[in-house]
Amino acid sequence: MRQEHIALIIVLLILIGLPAMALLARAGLFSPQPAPGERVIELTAAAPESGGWQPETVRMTAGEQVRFRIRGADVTHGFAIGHTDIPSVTIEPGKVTEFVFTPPQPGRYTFYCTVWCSPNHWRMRGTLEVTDGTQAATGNGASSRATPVPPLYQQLGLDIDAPHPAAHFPTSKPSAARGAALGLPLPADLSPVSSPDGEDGIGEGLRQLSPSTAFARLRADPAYGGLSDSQLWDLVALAWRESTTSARLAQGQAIYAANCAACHGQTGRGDGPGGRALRVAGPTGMGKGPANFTDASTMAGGSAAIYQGKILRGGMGTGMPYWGPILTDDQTWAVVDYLWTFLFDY
Ligand code: HEC
Ligand SMILES: [Cu+2]
Repeated sequence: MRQEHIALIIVLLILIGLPAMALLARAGLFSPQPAPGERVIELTAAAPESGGWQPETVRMTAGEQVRFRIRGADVTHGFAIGHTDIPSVTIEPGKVTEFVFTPPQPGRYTFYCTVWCSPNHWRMRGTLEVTDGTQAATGNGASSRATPVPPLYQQLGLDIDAPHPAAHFPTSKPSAARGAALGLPLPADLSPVSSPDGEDGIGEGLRQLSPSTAFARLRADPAYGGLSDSQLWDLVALAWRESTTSARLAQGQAIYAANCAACHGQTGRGDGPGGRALRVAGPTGMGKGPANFTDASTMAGGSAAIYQGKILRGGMGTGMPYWGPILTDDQTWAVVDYLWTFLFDY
């Protein structure tokens, strides 16, 4: 009799327990216990209007193992940490997403949402402070690593908010291939600098020049005297193309698609869905829409240094977010390289 009871209870437990566990697991509520010594950090991911990341600041110690438990409060979000190559994690609505995480080296990082969740999506950012266990986190995670060099626009003293109309600009898309087909050598100052310690031999000098200035420089040079305006523009496109690599363009394209296209549009025309509200002046908009990178009359008047500065620092009272805490120096240059593809045909 007794044994039968026990057997029945076991059978019942299995019959009821297993589906219940499966249901809980599907809902993301059941998962293995944290390993000993593992710390659990609970976060809620909500659109910025509903509070954004809660809490907004997370502290951890370098070397410790942390289990993140992120509850998706409303719509789908993504969790990523700027200046690290830790892959982004998708946070599904109504679920708890768990993952184990080893903090990056001590410093202050920005964690951010990677999914377009609301018109205020880009404001969905929080702070991750990693200490070495002895002192408070100071500085930026990335800048504490490398020698803190001010960005190029600051070194050059550029006003990145000033309008930069182009004195010269092409009327149709210049082509690097047509430029190459002319078979003329580029002048040294428009050729990529291949200094031994320069990153991938990328043309540092061209970063300070606008295409408009480069055009004027070629026009004034008797060596190119016989060329038409559109041929000169093809040479400018060639100089710009030679100052980057296919790998950097691909890297820039991926960054653009993930972070910029929502406002600036897939084709760079400034017509992305996220930019629509910005165009309207008033409480929701700021009166200024996202820049149109295909508008040669302004695009050709700016330099890579100006554009990188705008990306790092963001706009002043405009809807242009700042990306300094999220994208590394290398990533910002890669996306600037990619922006030129809206002006030039590579
Ligand atoms: C929330 C919408 C939004 C997002 C997302 C956004 N931008 Fe912008 N961006 C703007 C607006 C609005 C402007 C125009 C106002 C200004 O220049 O400050 C602008 C201006 C710029 C400019 C200045 C162009 C010029 O002619 O001087 C650059 C460069 C730029 N954005 C690059 C980027 C890049 C690269 C990304 C992605 C990493 C990005 N933007 C993401 C809204 C956005
Ligand atoms: Cu988001």
